[in-house]
Amino acid sequence: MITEPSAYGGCLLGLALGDALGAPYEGGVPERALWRLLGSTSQGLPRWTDDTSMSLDLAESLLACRALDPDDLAGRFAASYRWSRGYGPSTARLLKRIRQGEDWRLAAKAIHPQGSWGNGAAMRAPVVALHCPSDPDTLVLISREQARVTHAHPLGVEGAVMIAVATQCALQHLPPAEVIRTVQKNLHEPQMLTRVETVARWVERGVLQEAVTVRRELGNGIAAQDSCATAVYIALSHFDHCFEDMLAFVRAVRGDVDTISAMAGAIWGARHGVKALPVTPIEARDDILSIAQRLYERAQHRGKV
Ligand code: R7I
Ligand code: MG
Ligand code: MG
Repeated sequence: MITEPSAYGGCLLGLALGDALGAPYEGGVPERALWRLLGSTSQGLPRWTDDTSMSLDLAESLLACRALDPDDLAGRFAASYRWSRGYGPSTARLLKRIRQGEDWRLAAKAIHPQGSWGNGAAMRAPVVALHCPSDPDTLVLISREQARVTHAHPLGVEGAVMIAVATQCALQHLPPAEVIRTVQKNLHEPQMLTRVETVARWVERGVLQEAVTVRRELGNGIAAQDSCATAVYIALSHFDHCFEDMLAFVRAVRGDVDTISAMAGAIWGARHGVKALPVTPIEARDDILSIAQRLYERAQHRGKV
């Protein structure tokens, strides 16, 4: 299977569109009120949040280092940190400590001894699939390594593996049932596997579930175990629908709408390519497409696409 350059733009822009268009609906009343103040650029374009910011950091780090360098990645995350991007509370504390010169390994342990189980490492994991679109073993290794910088908890790490594997399968145009089987083979944590088994059953049945059922059975929270399987299900069950319908479904599921939309958007965009995405202008749309193009050229140079 030859991966087209359009799939790269589709994946990274799908992530950013999901994030920017989902952000106004994230969380409860206070979060939405705050985002009404922060959610536009000075040109009036929808702004994206930590999901896209960390994804672009990971992409730039992989391009600059030609491999995963956790120290370089931690430095980029810390340098890009802005409170106005809506980072998760533990990640915000961690990045401020790294910026003050603390080693990321020690700072992360001081905040949560086992590391965070938030979905922050999963939301940027589609970039790992763009780095290694055809090599499943390296994909899993790099997904884990990049996750450990901010989300060392086994659930935070497995969320990243889940989203990276699903994205790689989407780049390869695998059908939904095969995507979910491949995801299952790469997971070990019972909490993740239970939810992915539900997704597998629903995908096999082929009937789109109600949003309220998805929320109840798969979750809609900021923990990796409450959002990654949700995003994978929503992407796979919308392969035959348009992008906008998929985002409307995420809004109906509620909760961590920016991140579930970003992860589902990246998987959907990897499968359908950039031309299938809405032309809605968002913050730095052209820069995002140019980073996707550079990732494609690098993978092509390494003979990976
Ligand atoms: O995972 P993270 O970077 O981002 C999560 C969400 C995304 O939706 C973003 O868009 C943003 O909106 O936030 O955030 P973290 O701060 O790493 O984790 C989120 C929360 O999970 C933490 O603030 C904790 O409340 C909780 N949490 C834990 N609680 C106890 N013990 C994560 N790990 C632990 C833990 O080990
Ligand atoms: Mg966010
Ligand atoms: Mg979020």
